[in-house]
Amino acid sequence: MRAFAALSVFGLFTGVRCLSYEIASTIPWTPKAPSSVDQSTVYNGTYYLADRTNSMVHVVDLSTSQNKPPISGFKGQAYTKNKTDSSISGPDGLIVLPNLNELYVGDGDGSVKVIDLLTGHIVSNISTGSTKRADEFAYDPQTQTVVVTNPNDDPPFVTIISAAKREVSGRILFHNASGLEQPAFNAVNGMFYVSVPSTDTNPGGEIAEINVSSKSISKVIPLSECIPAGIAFGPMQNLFVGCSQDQILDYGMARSQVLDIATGKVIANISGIAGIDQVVYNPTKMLYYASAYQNLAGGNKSGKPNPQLAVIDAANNTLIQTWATDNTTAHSVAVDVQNNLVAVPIQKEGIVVYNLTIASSGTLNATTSAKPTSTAISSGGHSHEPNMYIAGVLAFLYIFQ
Ligand SMILES: *[C@@H]1O[C@H](CO)[C@@H](O)[C@H](O)[C@H]1NC(C)=O
Ligand SMILES: *[C@@H]1O[C@H](CO)[C@@H](O)[C@H](O)[C@H]1NC(C)=O
Ligand SMILES: *[C@@H]1O[C@H](CO)[C@@H](O)[C@H](O)[C@H]1NC(C)=O
Ligand SMILES: *[C@@H]1O[C@H](CO)[C@@H](O)[C@H](O)[C@H]1NC(C)=O
Ligand SMILES: *[C@@H]1O[C@H](CO)[C@@H](O)[C@H](O)[C@H]1NC(C)=O
Ligand SMILES: *[C@@H]1O[C@H](CO)[C@@H](O)[C@H](O)[C@H]1NC(C)=O
Ligand SMILES: *[C@@H]1O[C@H](CO)[C@@H](O)[C@H](O)[C@H]1NC(C)=O
Ligand SMILES: *[C@@H]1O[C@H](CO)[C@@H](O)[C@H](O)[C@H]1NC(C)=O
Ligand SMILES: *[C@@H]1O[C@H](CO)[C@@H](O)[C@H](O)[C@H]1NC(C)=O
Ligand SMILES: *[C@@H]1O[C@H](CO)[C@@H](O)[C@H](O)[C@H]1NC(C)=O
Ligand SMILES: CC(=O)N[C@H]1CO[C@H](CO)[C@@H](O)[C@@H]1O
Repeated sequence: MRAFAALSVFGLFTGVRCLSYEIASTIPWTPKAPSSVDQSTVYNGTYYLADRTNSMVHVVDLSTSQNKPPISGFKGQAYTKNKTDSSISGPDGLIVLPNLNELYVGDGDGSVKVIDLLTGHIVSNISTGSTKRADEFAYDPQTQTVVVTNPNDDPPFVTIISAAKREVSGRILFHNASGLEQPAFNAVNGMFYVSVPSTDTNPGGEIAEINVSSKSISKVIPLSECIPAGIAFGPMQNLFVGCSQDQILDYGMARSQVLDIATGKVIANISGIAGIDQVVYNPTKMLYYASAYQNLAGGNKSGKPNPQLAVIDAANNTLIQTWATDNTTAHSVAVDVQNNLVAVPIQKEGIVVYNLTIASSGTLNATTSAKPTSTAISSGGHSHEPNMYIAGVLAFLYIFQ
């Protein structure tokens, strides 16, 4: 275990923060509007989106809203019995390794493509040994360890890759799991966690802690009635757990959760938000973004489709804003933590970039974040009404060695 120190600073902020997302730009689809995309991410102001329909990773400069040359060389959208089969399509999940300037992308043939971001070229093709997709990633920069899920194998497994050697170093099998969703790296304790939608023992899902040294599952945190998909670490060891549409279909409710991974306890329920796939965290503003693209009105399986992007304040685990998206491509969400832009692919529109505007009589900077004391939640619609609230300051400072 690595040494760490965590320091919380509470203070008073004398301003009124007005949080509001507006559409800043829409990047039209090229060469054509996709019907199947997967994950996205932003690095150094450049947006990367896995697009199966066009067999490419889109590369967009968010400062100019201009497409840069896409990365090609992926399997593309595959079909079984004339229906899109995402288990053998790619590109799928992706992650940037900032200290290596590399992008790892899962493909539909079980391979992981390594892209040198300075040239935009695929420099390695690592086989996970599966003929089905290599999917979602997490990364530990200190040990240069990548983990990637192979969710469609029987049993599903996680592949461990040494990023220094670009070689597979092992795998961890998940017996009796229905699949695997997002893995995440916990920088506080140096462990990886995997979102497991459902197992025989925990039908509502679990978060599995894995030990990449012993190549085993070291701890299981059962979830109640969630069937999770995307997860993301926020402040301290808080983990946002996005529950899927199966929660609504199987349990007749919609609520996602925030866990304290140190204790395994649920510290907050985010009511009304399910049908989530990708989740991301913005440490600059202490906000989670959840792509609730398969949300259904009223958490009712007969409810109308209510696809939303949900913004949750990580300072007090409160839903602060939602806006309407779609139930096709909007399961992907990425945040530019330097410029506070959020990008969501909308099939009928393009890659829609939302801008966080803050009207404030005080000052906010990168180490501060408002703690709301009142809120107005806009439910759906394209209104993007501002949520006004008096702000306090909650700053978390982590020192890693
Ligand atoms: C986002 O909003 C800020 C503040 O209103 C503005 O300065 C900035 O130019 C906007 N960015 C984009 C990409 O529209
Ligand atoms: C597959 O789908 C296409 C387009 O929807 C249709 O034209 C074709 O007949 C279908 N083929 C089969 C075997 O169902
Ligand atoms: C990203 O930014 C860092 C810091 O400025 C720089 O060292 C790195 O080369 C950049 N990488 C890419 C792919 O732009
Ligand atoms: C990448 O590896 C896969 C095996 O995982 C193989 O099927 C595929 O042909 C390779 N692609 C390239 C471009 O080498
Ligand atoms: C992980 O496994 C290694 C090797 O078996 C062991 O030394 C270490 O204590 C384990 N870590 C945790 C947190 O269980
Ligand atoms: C979350 O909701 C569950 C019921 O679904 C309840 O048992 C639990 O106490 C709630 N936890 C918190 C922290 O509100
Ligand atoms: C769910 O929706 C259906 C159809 O609108 C309605 O009949 C039913 O009462 C709803 N169930 C609940 C628990 O609200
Ligand atoms: C997606 O939303 C559209 C528009 O509301 C609806 O017609 C369609 O049935 C939905 N598809 C799924 C798979 O829920
Ligand atoms: C941001 O806040 C920190 C902590 O209060 C302070 O040290 C720093 O100078 C501030 N930076 C700016 C640009 O205001
Ligand atoms: C979080 O902030 C909201 C909005 O200001 C407020 O209504 C709520 O009481 C706060 N909740 C907690 C647990 O601090
Ligand atoms: C209930 C059930 O299916 N249990 C299985 C879990 O996985 C182990 C290992 O593959 C099987 O032996 C069990 O039968």
